[in-house]
Parts: sequence; C-alpha cells; structure tokens
Amino acid sequence: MDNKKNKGTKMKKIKIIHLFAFLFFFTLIFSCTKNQNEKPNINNNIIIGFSQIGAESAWRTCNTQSMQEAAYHAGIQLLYANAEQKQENQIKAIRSFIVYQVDVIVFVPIVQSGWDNVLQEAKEAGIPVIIIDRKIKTTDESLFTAFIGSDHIEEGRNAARFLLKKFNDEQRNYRILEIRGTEGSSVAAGRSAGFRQILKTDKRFTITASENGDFLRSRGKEIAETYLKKDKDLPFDILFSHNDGMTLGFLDVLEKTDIKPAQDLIIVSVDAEQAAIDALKDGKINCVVECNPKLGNPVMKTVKMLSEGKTVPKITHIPENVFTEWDDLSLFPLRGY
Ligand code: GYE
Repeated sequence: MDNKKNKGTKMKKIKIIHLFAFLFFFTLIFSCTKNQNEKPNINNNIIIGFSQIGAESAWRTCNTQSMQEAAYHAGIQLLYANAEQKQENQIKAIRSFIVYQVDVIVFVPIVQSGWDNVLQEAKEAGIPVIIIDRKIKTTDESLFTAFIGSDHIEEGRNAARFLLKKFNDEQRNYRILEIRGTEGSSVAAGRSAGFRQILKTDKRFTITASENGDFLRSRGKEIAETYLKKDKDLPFDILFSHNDGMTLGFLDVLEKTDIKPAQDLIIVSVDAEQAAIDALKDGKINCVVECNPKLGNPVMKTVKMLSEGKTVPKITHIPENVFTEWDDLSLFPLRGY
C-alpha cells in the first residue's frame, strides 16, 4: 500500500474544500459498537472506503453493522456510503474513494455487470478492491484483489436438495413458484441456477412461474396478492423465495386465506433472519437456507493482511447451514438479524 501512496503524487492534490464535501457525504464510523467495554485496537491508520447497496432487508442491515463493528474493533476507519439501491451511486462513491486515496475499497456490487471502468480507475490509482457478498462479471480478474461472501449457487442447490429429501418417497408432480431477488444480481442468478441444477434431474418438479421480487417484503406481498385469488385453487405446491423478506411478505397475505402455510404450500426461503427462523419454529416455513451477512471480521482480517504486504486468497466462501422443519430449534441461539 506504500507504493500506492507514492503513486498518489501523480494524482491531483485534494483541495481542502473537496475534503469537507467528502466528509459531508460519508459518515466516518468510529463508535458504532454496543459493547463499550472492549477497547478498539488502534494501531495504524488504515482507511477503507465502503460502498454498500442500501438497506433493503434485515440481512443487509446486519451486513452493514457487521462491517462497522469489525472496523471499530480492528482500529480501522470506515468511510461508509449508502447507494440507495443505485449502481450509479456506487460508481460515484468508488470514484470519491479514489480521489480521497483510501487504502482499500470494499463494495457490494448491486448487479454483476458494468464495473470494469471504475475498477480500472482504482487499479491505476493503486488501490486494492475487495468485493463482498455479491460477485461481478468481468473478463479481467485483476480488477479486484479478493472476494469474500457466500456461495449463492450452493444456497440454491441446498434449497432444492431439501425438496428432494422431503418428497423422497412420493410419486406425484409439483408446481413451483419462484420469487427471485434483484434482477441482474449475482445472488438471484446464483440461487436460480443452483436450484435448477439439482431439480432438473427430477421430472416431478416444474417451475411454473418465476417472478422478480427485488428482495423486498412489499414485492413478496404483491406477488402473493396476484396469485392467491379467493375462490380459486392454489396454483402451486411449492414456494421457493430468494430471501426471507419476500417470504414474510408472501406469508402476510397467505395467512389471510384458508391455505395452510408449510402444509398446503411448502415454503423454502433463504437468509435465516430471526423472523424466518421463528416462522420455521411455528410451522409456517419448511426450510430456511442460511446466508451469513456477518462478513466484517473476515474483511478486516484481509485488509490487515494487505496492509502488511501479504498475499490474500482470491475467493473466500463463508460456510453456511440449512435449517429445516426436522431440526429441533428450541434452544437455537438468536440470529442477531
Ligand atoms: O439474501 C437479501 C439481500 O446479497 C445475499 O441481499 C444478499 C441478499 C440477501 O438484501 O436479503
């Protein structure tokens, strides 16, 4: 990273006014932790510029908090920018981080494509980029230093594996409604692909409808309203929803009908936020595939390794669980999101 500082002389000098404008737009986070007894370990001056997508779900809020808390405990300054669900805002934030000459850029790509130019700019400025949670599509893998997050294809496979196990002995056909996450995101693409990969081996299962729910609870509700018309038969046997928010929105509507969730309609969800685990315990969901939002510590560890000039792994996938109706979750610890 010292090299980068030397290269920095090539860049235009930041004027004081730019610095103030920058600080106005980005929150400097030092004190977000709840546990005030633990003293942070301030041993260097690393600055991370972090571009987050927004706050569309409980998962996302926990992901942001995990980054803030881990940075605080590691004694790292985190410049946090909330993109309010817009790729263009993320690109602007990344450009500001380059001008500010942060030590590392960390970002969650809302969609897979369209990052090459801005990442090339970061590369030319000598700033390493760590991509977290969602992946990008690029022909030039040198544009980022590391990826840390879940294997979303495996999550889709796990959702499908649950169905194969549940219906192991039955000889009938199943109609599936899929509610997808944000269009163009690697998560939606991965969960869809993994799910299909496993189910295509079994002719009993057909995905009869697939809707974009944008990871929003409100969209889950709207989709349920479209399909669950009174005096009509339930058009599906299974719901596969790409996140708990959309599942819970769907349940809000389903519970006003005579259809029994997790019995008349088998429900498989992803994320494992507390509300979904509670619904699983209450017999309203059949399976919840975990997606772990707590990426803060592995990210800070990687940043420290980079600052010490060490080589870091290119791809780190976080191990994850699957929670089902067959598990005893009575003593299960709180999820924290
Ligand atoms: O499943 C969802 C969200 O990118 C894995 O984004 C993440 C997804 C998560 O907001 O709830």
